[in-house]
Amino acid sequence: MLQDLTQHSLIDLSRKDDGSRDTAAFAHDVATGLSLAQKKLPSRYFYDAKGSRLFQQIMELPEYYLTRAEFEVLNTHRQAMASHFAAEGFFHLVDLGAGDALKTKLLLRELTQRSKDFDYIPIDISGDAMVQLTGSLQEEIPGLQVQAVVGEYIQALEWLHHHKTGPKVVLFLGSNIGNFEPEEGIVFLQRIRQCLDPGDKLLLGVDLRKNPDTILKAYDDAAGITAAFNLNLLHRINRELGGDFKVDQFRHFALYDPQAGAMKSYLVSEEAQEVYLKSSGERYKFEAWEAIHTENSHKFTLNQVEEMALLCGFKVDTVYQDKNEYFADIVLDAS
Ligand code: AVJ
Repeated sequence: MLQDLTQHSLIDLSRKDDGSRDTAAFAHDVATGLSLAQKKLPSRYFYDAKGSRLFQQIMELPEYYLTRAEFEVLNTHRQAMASHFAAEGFFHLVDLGAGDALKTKLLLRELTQRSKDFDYIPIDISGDAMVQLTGSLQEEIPGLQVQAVVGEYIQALEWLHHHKTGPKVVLFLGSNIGNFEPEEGIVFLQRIRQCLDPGDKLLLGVDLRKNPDTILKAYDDAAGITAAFNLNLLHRINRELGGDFKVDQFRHFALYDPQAGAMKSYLVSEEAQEVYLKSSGERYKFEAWEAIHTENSHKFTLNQVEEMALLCGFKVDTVYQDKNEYFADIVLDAS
């Protein structure tokens, strides 16, 4: 048991020194977003404990092809990937937005079976997810060195830059890159690149362009789980910021723009109403059918990814895909 303690540790960058959660940024972002002529809320606030559970359910939906497609990519190509990553000596395997790490575990098992010398650094904004993950890894892959980090991506990258030297392989899976606007995505990949040395690698998971019907259904499922996931953001605001959103007067609405490759999600107010926020002391007016934009999930072409990589100091090494070519996991070399 003592030995396990040294193999698994968790640091929480999302808590302040006194142990309290930093809700100031959340309060600020919500107040700003609701004051805009075109209201918006950042999608990164979906993932409280309830939101993380709902996202787990989304990943099991028949319509949400992304997780199954990427699982197939990693499962089919895990041997090639493992040889690729562990060519020489010790390295840090950094997993940005690890969540339940269901897909990463395929790689972790492959690397462990080959007795590769590495430690695993899962990073996620959900503290609950990281506690659960370290627990499950302890059981499923005993002996694996795990250093979990709870925090926002940028926060975590800065921590990484200062605390971990040596060769790195960074995983950014699940098409999480798709939540950024294209320009923001480039800035973000450049930040990752700043934490790396030439020869380090980034495995980038991207959802590819495909039949718009298939994409739209993945974000507007028949069981209404994605709707509940989107609406949970309003429940979270009520709970954490003292809001009085009447959540049942809002509905989930999703649309896909096939030219931009942009899946867009909204919460639409079904009635004219006012919402009060204790955290800002302000009231926010909604007209009937006014919408709050809550998320974009971009879909990519392989050419787009290659171009993006070059702008950020990477070059495409290998493209791995599933049989349907729905999804790609791309090995990028830091140049
Ligand atoms: C976790 C950002 C990859 O955009 O597909 C799922 C989140 N939103 N259903 C995505 C999400 C609605 C998901 N990512």
